[in-house]
Amino acid sequence: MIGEKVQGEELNRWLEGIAAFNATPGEGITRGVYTPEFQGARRYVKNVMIAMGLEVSEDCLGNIFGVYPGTDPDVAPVWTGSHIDTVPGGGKYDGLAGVFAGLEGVAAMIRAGVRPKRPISVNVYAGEEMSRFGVCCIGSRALSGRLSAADLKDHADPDGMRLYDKLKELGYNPDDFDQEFPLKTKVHGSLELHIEQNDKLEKAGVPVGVVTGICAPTNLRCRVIGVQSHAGGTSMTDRRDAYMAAAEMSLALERLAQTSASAYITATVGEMRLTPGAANVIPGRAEFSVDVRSVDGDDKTELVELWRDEVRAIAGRRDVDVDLTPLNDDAPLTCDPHFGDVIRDQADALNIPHMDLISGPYHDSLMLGDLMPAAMVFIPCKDGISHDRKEAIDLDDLVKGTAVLAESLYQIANE
Ligand code: HGY
Ligand code: MN
Ligand code: MN
Repeated sequence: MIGEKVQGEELNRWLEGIAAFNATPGEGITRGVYTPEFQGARRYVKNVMIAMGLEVSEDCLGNIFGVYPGTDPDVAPVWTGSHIDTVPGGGKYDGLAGVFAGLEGVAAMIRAGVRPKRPISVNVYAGEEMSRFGVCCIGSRALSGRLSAADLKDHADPDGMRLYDKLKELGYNPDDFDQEFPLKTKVHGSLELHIEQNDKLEKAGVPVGVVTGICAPTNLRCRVIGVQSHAGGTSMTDRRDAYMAAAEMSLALERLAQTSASAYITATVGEMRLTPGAANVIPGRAEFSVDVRSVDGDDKTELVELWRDEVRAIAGRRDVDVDLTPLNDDAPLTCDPHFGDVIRDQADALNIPHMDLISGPYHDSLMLGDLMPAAMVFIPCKDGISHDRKEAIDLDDLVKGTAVLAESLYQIANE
């Protein structure tokens, strides 16, 4: 069995090796897309792929493809992999577990001396996290056709640097965008392993999750313009306080999500930027991020519409101006049922317990689902913690998840 050839020590070595590419040692992992740490981590993964004898290529946005050729070069490949960029002060396993599980799954096939009919491509998708350019899933979004060449010039970082210019500065070729995207070739399907980023598997004591649906994000940027004035000299009745208006809008967002009838919906304000940001000045400007997720697209649309109405009412009451900029409004994904059955069957064959669940977080698979059948394998993370330095896994769970992934990939690559 291929699964028995999976080596935990190799997985751990790779995970520890790539963790060195980090802008905040001792403060969690910070590896933003297109930063020096990201560039170093890309080189690390490509060296692992080359050492394994995979055929390595990349596209103009920096998506990396490490291909294990099949016995039939003329049939569509099977894809696996994930991302290597992180949130600021994040963990070692979000995305990385999936990249190295894919590579270790192929390594196990090589050790077992087996080669499936279809090529298997282990991919690293560029920029899965919400980047400083205000767009997430850059690489997989481009592959799926949800990102255009014009978007590269519309999206800029807080310093005003356009994504296009950053790509050029780093030696990528964004002018080749329309030749390469959306993906022009057929792919038989995608399987991605990822940490659960919640605690359902851990609470159930189950090492493998079969993902049936992936929530999708709607992201907006909200800018509130009030009047900057003196904290002591301005009476409480004369204020047009941009922050307090933003705070009331944020609480309205939270209340709408808490009281929604949706099966699963979340709303988060993760960034808040005040101007001028001084203790004795009433902020004249507040800019904040809005992140709404649901596994039901209609529930998400309804919540955002209700919230827009409340934002307008709050702005009117507080006599401030408000500007809402949509960044992305992605549709949730129902994972491929057949691939889900393959994963369950392979877990059973390996005597590994498994359970079905949905994914609150989005993943590159959400984008790839536009192009091909896509499914995911989850493994537990300690206390459900992710996007934090305390993110941790049990290596034995990763070995089990990788074994299930490897056997499932092999099964699907022989279809
Ligand atoms: O935010 C997310 O859902 C993912 O972890 N990037
Ligand atoms: Mn992730
Ligand atoms: Mn993440």
